[in-house]
Amino acid sequence: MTITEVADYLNSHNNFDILTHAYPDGDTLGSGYALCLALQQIGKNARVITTNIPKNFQFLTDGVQKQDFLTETVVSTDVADEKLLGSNKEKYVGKIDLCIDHHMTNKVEAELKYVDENAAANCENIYRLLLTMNIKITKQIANCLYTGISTDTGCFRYTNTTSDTLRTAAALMDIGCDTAYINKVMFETKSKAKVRLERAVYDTMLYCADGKCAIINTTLEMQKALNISDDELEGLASIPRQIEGVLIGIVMREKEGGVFKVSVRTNGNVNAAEFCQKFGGGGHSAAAGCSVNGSLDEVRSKLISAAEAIL
Ligand SMILES: [Mn+2]
Repeated sequence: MTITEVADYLNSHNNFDILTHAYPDGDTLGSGYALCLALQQIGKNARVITTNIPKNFQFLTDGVQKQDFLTETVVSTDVADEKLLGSNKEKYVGKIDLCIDHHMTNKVEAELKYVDENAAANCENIYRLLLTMNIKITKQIANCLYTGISTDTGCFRYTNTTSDTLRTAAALMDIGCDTAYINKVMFETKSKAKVRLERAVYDTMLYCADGKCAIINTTLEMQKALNISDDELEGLASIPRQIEGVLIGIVMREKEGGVFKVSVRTNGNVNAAEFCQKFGGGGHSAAAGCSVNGSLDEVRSKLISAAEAIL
């Protein structure tokens, strides 16, 4: 469907539940709250359905009215797969009316889908949508959109960044969004716990495929010993990819129930989404993820074999 059709659909519906993915990041929350603020601006009822919002993203909820209504329309933002809805999965699986996303591996079964994989962040799609709907982009909406765009592009450093990305960010800056604050909070601030964690994680570094693949991991035991919350496990993904000569950087994070959440970041022509699809996951060409069951050694061996097979 076209962006105009998405705009028409939203204009002619009401009482929106806007879904975000579990372990929410800046793009899913920025997309969700920007859309919610826009719908409320034109007199609709809307709310964002989330799992726990990390403390540093709390400012995205500013200015959103709490509204009571019976859900009529369910829209997902930046959700690549219904299984990523976390604790909201049972309630919403199979009930999504409209999916707005930018993951090329999108598997959401929705009646209507708008997936533009050329957008570095789903917030770029939302920005174009709001312009199409003639929404006034307020400072608060601009903050939401800028947060999504800057976080999904690693502050405009990743290869997904396009000239359109930069033009959109520039337009949001012209509106007066708090770029300095957002950049500081998102990219230049680490909790002391995070620094403790990074120190431990560097010790787990393991190379394979002649140094072209690097793997780090966290375990529940490590997390407990260092007193690290789940929020603070985010943002480790870029560490192995930054190492000279590494084409595949892998981060394994142990979760309850014998499962590892795996983040994959790639350099050059190695496709991270294709790598993760082998394990039932997905994502983008340079950044993707999957979940793999097993012990640390088992999961790591499987990932190493898969990496060695393509390098
Ligand atoms: Mn995204």
